[in-house]
Amino acid sequence: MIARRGVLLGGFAASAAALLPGCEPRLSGLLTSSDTHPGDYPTVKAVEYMGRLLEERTGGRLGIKVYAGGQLGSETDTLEITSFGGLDFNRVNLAPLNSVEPATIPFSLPFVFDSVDHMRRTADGPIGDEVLASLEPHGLIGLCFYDSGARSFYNTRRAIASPADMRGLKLRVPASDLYVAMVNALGGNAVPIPYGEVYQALAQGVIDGAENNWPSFQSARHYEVARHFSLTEHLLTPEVLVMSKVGWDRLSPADRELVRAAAKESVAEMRRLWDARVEEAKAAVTVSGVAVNEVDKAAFSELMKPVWDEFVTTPQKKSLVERIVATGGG
Ligand code: GTR
Repeated sequence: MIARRGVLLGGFAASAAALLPGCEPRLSGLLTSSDTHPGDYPTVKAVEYMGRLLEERTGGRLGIKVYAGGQLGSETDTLEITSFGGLDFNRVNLAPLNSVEPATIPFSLPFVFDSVDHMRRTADGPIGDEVLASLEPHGLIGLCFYDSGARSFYNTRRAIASPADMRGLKLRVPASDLYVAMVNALGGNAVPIPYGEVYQALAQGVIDGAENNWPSFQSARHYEVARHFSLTEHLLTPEVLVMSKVGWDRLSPADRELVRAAAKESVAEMRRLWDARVEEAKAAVTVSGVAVNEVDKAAFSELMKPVWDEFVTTPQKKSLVERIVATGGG
């Protein structure tokens, strides 16, 4: 049994480390990780799998305890805690990083990937490595990308078949200006609220709908209230697993290699669990009577051009987008 380290909610660990560079003891024991999803979700299982690899490979000196179900707060909040060293790992969507690091924008552009294969190829290769490395100046070490399937719109009111059907709908988005611009350009009214508050907002009619993948739609029980799921599949953005740089700096070079390798190996396990989970979620939601409809994807994609122009502004972002698009079509 590995000793459990407490979760330090605040920046005190970081300040102590800053005052005493090199004086912090090596990181050991049960390292902490956060996830907004419940304990049986593929992202949580994948990080636990990574923890088991670390336990085996260090004779129990290192392991990971995942705080699931958003119990430590929203992704925006836990990312800040992670960057200060109050949490060792965090598995998040790229959306809350969009305002932190511009290099996360290209992966988050609507319709930038033409298939899950395209996303996997890009995330697993040099472009993915470049995006992971871009997080370091923000106190985060990018370790690997996980799948997130395709995000589609769902709502309590009507089927969305073309952008005209979105007019006037209040649609929840994660905390990202890019998502806000996307929904507004499609004719909806974007409402950024944390993931953990979406179910209640839907149930109380504060919002009409949201957008997400099949497993989230099911596991967060949004489908119980939002009975129209429209297959816009506008985003195939991967999710990311990060480590706190404060914690990373306290690992020996050999342990850093172990952490990187275990994270990379957890990707295949995540995808195995993910593919099965997508099918299960789709089946459960459909059996419950949710109306699922196809959409005119080209009409949605067409309206995204100004959004790309607004957000792809620097040479670095332009270059990333060009390279992502060039790896597509296969
Ligand atoms: C899910 C994603 C979460 C969270 C959520 C959201 O698909 O796995 O990390 O970002 O979407 O919409 O906030």
